[in-house]
Amino acid sequence: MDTIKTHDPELFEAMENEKRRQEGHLELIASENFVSDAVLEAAGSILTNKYAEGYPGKRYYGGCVHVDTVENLARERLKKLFNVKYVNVQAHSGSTANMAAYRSIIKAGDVVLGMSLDHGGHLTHGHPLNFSGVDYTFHSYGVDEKTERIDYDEVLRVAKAVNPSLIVAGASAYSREIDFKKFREIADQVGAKLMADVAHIAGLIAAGLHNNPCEVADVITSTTHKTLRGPRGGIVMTNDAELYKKINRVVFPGIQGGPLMHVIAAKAAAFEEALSPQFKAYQSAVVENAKALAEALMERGFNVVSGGTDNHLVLVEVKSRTGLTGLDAEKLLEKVNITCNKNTVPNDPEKPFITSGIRLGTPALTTRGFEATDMVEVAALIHDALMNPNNDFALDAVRERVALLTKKYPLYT
Ligand code: DSN
Repeated sequence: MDTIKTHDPELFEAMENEKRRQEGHLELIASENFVSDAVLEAAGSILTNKYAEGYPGKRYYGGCVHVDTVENLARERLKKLFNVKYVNVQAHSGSTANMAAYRSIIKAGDVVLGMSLDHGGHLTHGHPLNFSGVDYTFHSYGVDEKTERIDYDEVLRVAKAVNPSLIVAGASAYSREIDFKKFREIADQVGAKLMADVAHIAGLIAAGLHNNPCEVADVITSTTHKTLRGPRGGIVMTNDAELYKKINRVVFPGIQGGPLMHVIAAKAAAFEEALSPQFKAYQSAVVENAKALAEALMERGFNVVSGGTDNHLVLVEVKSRTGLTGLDAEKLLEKVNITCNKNTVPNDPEKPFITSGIRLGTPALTTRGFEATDMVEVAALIHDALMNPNNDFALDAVRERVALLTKKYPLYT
């Protein structure tokens, strides 16, 4: 950073401020994490200079011998990690990965069944303003009103009614294990293909803590920066050789041009880390911490959606306990240096920009070293802030306790 510091103080200041924010705040956004020095080094490396349109051994530019090695390392490690035959590591993001999956498996206008966005689905699972909702005819399944879990009988009923060409299994705000085998059975019963979007739970799957959809799905997509703890980016996986050829053609030249070779190097570094026993221990701690957080919040009278969690994520309905909307809660928590995002809860009466809930996740704090006992304190801090929105004295006290925790587990210092 010395060069930026000397030559571009304005940019340096913004970047330093963000570093201080990451250091001094409790990061509870379920889709965020802190990467290792190796991932950071690769992502900030000279590989950003190289054009490498095409794939290893078949590029449209000269001088690709070393980036071929890099991409092959990423591919081989990823295959091992998910026990899958074919992978594309060039997708720039999760959205691009999903676009590649759709375009390689269905046609524009085809019927797709995905999880309702209000119940935990993702923008690329059919939001009307997203390419997915524009290009395909999406229908949705949700969670059961009582259990707040996916009701697989209901998924089958909807699938029979809408007759989809593709079923999408995966979510960005669902705290229970997804039964990919059941989704396969449903897809088979209605003659649909199955896509698994594992962006949120990829790290858990890699660590063997969640069933692996690569055993059953036709195509599997993910981001690499959430529980997987790599750089921002996407991946597409399959066991079908013919489909793999299509996926590669759709990613390049279909959607993207030159791959981000520095990001692919960072993916390779992250996959290497994810193959280690330490990564398994880390993922176990992520889940243990999420369970401790959910329990401690419920003990303080919060309504945790589905009554707990199986993964890294806790969805909390805050309105009935505090009178605050999700939006108010997000803003109030930010004031005391706790970062999370407002989120709709199943059958939320509030609009998506307001919401009745917040989504919390433990991957980032667990990377810092937080343990289950610390998560009990985090729950107490959330409670104390949300129950005292107008009490500056109480909010100051919360801020001080946040500082004690962030100092206990330094990030960059
Ligand atoms: N924005 C991501 C999340 O927070 O879940 C999904 O793309």
